[in-house]
Amino acid sequence: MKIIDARVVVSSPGRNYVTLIVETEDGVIGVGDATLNGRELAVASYLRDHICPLLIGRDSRRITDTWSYLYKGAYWRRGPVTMTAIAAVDVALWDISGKVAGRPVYQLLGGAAREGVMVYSHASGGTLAELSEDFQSHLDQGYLAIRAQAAIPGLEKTYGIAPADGKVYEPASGNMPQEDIWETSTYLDFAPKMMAHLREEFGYKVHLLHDVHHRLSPIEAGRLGASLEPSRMFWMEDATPSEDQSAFRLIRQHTTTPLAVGEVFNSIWDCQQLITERLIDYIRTSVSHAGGITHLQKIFALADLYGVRSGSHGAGDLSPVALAAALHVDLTIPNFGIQEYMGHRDQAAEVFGTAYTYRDGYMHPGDLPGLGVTFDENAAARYPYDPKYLPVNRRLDGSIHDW
Ligand code: GCO
Ligand code: MG
Repeated sequence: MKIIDARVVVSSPGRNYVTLIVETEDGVIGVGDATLNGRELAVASYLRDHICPLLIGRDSRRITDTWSYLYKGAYWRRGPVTMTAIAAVDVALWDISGKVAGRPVYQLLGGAAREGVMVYSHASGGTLAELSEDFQSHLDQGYLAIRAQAAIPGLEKTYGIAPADGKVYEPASGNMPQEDIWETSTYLDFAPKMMAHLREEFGYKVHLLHDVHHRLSPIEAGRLGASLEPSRMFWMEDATPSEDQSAFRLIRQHTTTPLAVGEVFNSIWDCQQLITERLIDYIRTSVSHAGGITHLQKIFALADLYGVRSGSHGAGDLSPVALAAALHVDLTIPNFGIQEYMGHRDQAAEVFGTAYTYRDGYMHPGDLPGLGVTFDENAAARYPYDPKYLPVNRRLDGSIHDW
């Protein structure tokens, strides 16, 4: 099962995706997601210039060896660019192995440990009334868990709010990031009111989640967590900048609101302390940004030892390939918690064919051999790369605020 070709396609069907295609001598094709939002071309180059040539002639079945070759064998390790590139290779090889075996990837990972994967969707609004309307529409679609975000009164823009067409939110096109103003005190007053409003209107049966997008200091996060306690959140996500693992000790001292973090993590080393000291409840590492299926399994296995559950990132900038791979992993691990499901813009369906399904709050990866995802290179060619950047945040005094 020699690899004879590995190529990278950068396309923008609704948003930018970097897709790795690996082909074997027997004509089996595997796909991997290498998308790093706002830094897409760096991963494309890492793959094209440094990794694809190394794959030619390797045995596609030797997944762990290839992973180690690319990670341990390289002097410069870790980091989002490297780990996203390795992830794409790893996922493509799992896809190939599944196709060769004639079985869905989840069967190679130990088989289903549950019937379906509980997902959470995104509800948002420019006002609390709009948020309620959107929340109701997600309840109507059967979601059992919903992330809620609303525009912060007094701020011109709030990240994470769907545009008026009701589609998933995306950064604006252009060669420069948009600049937003961030003001913490208004947010800290508003967020608990937003959640209380939803509980009053919709009760406590639905799981309620909220994303802070790394905007607070540890003590502010402690205060927010405490003030959200009456709303009995499923989780408070990314309360503080995630690289400071010990910050979570301080947050923990002040609140019993469950904590989730990790969508920007790239390896087990990024979350080792958070997990082993039980400073979080959900680890949000993803297949595509944390080294692929092979490495994500290790992270989740470590988390399982410490009672930490999974809650993988699944925003629209993770391609359908990444979502499919996540669902295969989610179905198999003992400590699965929840999976984010934001969905993709309509054009993505012209390029990516998927086998996964959604019903009554749960998803399933489907039973096609491999990941169950096809990639149409001709369709992708109709959607050329469209530079986009996530916004930069400044405080009222003009200084840069954290993401
Ligand atoms: C989420 C995320 C997204 C990210 C985006 C960055 O929880 O879904 O926070 O909104 O900001 O995926 O690339
Ligand atoms: Mg998030």
